[in-house]
Amino acid sequence: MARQPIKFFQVGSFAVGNRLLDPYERSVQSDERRSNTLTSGHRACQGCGEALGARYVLDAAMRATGNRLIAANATGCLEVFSTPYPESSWQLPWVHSLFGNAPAVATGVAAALKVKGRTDVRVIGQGGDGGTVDIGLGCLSGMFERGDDVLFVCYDNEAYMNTGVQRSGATPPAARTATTQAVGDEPGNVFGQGKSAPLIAMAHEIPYVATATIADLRDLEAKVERAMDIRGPRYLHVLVTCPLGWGCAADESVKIARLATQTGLFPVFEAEHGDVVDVTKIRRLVPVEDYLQPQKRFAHLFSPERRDDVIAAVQARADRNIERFGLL
Ligand SMILES: Cc1ncc(C[n+]2csc(CCOP(=O)(O)OP(=O)(O)O)c2C)c(N)n1
Ligand code: SF4
Ligand SMILES: [Mg+2]
Repeated sequence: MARQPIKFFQVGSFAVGNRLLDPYERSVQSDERRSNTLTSGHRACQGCGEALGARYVLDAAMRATGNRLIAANATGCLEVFSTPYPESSWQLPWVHSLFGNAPAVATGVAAALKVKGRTDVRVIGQGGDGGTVDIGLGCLSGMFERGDDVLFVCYDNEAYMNTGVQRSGATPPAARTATTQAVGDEPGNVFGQGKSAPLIAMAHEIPYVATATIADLRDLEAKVERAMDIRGPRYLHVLVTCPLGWGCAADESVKIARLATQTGLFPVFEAEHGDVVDVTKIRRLVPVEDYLQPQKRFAHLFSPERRDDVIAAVQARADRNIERFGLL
């Protein structure tokens, strides 16, 4: 189902009056027949954005495919917390790949289905930002340029969380991780060019690329539904909070993800064949400071002395996104 305009019935909040919508317009999660693809009992930390995001993505994909779905999952938190041998939280055919080859494994599954003439069964590959943006990028690029019929989903929590919060190519500038300590004149991660996997995916001119966050779950579901309507390589990049790695409160996970979008630091958009076709406008612009302050990974920007110069540099990155993607 394409994304439809939804009215916000409560001024000042993002709550959507689900009961006031026609049943076919309601969210997958409000459907009592949802598949609970990532079911309860797994071992994710409290408030884990990756668990929340994956549940919404997979349930939406299951509904879109009539439950004919196979997932290939890279090594990382999502795999580790969901499958401590001999248990599993997955209620769909699910295969664990290596850290870096989930796109290639997904490709192989899609190729086998094609040989068998099973065009009804669809394939999702998924992994964290380390598995996608760094070690798996070569496999992902190959999947894109060959035109394989796979939706690949990156759950971006901006570091290698499963192994103890090491920096990845998606870690934001100034963030403290285990390998970018808050020491010296330029504490935390460097201000480089960064690595935008969505823009890299768009450079392959694949049919569909989208970004989303756990702050707007209906938007996330709609983008999965849209992606499953399309054949060929598709890429979905979901910003997911990690209370443990980011040093934020578990019950603020969704709020922090929303601040990432409302500052402009994480642009939410859709692209087709290399061109941006839709952006989610910022409803209430907030300064980056409001996003940085509640997270311990940025604590060194506020204490023992305020680093206005670094905060201004982060603000400049947000402003660049706002201008580049037309977020206002
Ligand atoms: C080749 C290889 N190198 C390193 C590892 C160790 N390792 C497993 S998961 C992981 C980090 C995963 O980070 P990410 O993909 O961002 O997922 P997250 O845990 O953050 O969700 C690492 C370094 C491995 N399994 N294989
Ligand atoms: S470390 Fe982060 S990504 Fe991993 S389970 Fe905990 S909250 Fe989720
Ligand atoms: Mg990660």
